[in-house]
Amino acid sequence: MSERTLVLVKPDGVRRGVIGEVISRIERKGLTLVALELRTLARETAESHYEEHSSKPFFGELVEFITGGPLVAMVVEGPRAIEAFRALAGATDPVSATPGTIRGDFALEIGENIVHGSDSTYSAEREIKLFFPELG
Ligand code: RTP
Ligand code: MG
Repeated sequence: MSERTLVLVKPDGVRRGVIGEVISRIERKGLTLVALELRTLARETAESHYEEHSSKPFFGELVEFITGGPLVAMVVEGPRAIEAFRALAGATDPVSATPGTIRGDFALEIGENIVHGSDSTYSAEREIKLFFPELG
């Protein structure tokens, strides 16, 4: 059965010029793009996207970072797409992320880890609604 996940190439990934690299890895894996847009997030959208972290000490920095430049938002579809993309992304801390994963190959700092992928069917549905309300 097919499912959908929200993927972001965060502003650091756009600055580093790895949009194509991330899309290429998604496509090579066999996942399908169903929506894609370059945009700069409003503060309210960023706070809502990361609401689960609102009480964490890094929340302010996280919102500053994610709103600090254009990002690429995508909806990606395929069998177990949520888990499949999280595996392509690698661990949250890029130094622990396995080389061969996106974070393992392109990042060094936890606050600048190139990509986001929804972490559950519940989050995926919530995040897709937030970024692409027209997809229903
Ligand atoms: P994401 O939501 O961005 O896909 O990342 P994730 O699921 O792998 O990690 P999560 O726990 O949801 O954390 C969200 C983002 O917050 C930043 N973070 N900074 N300074 C810190 O200790 C810290 N911990 C997390 C990371 O950029 C992470 O991607
Ligand atoms: Mg997360």
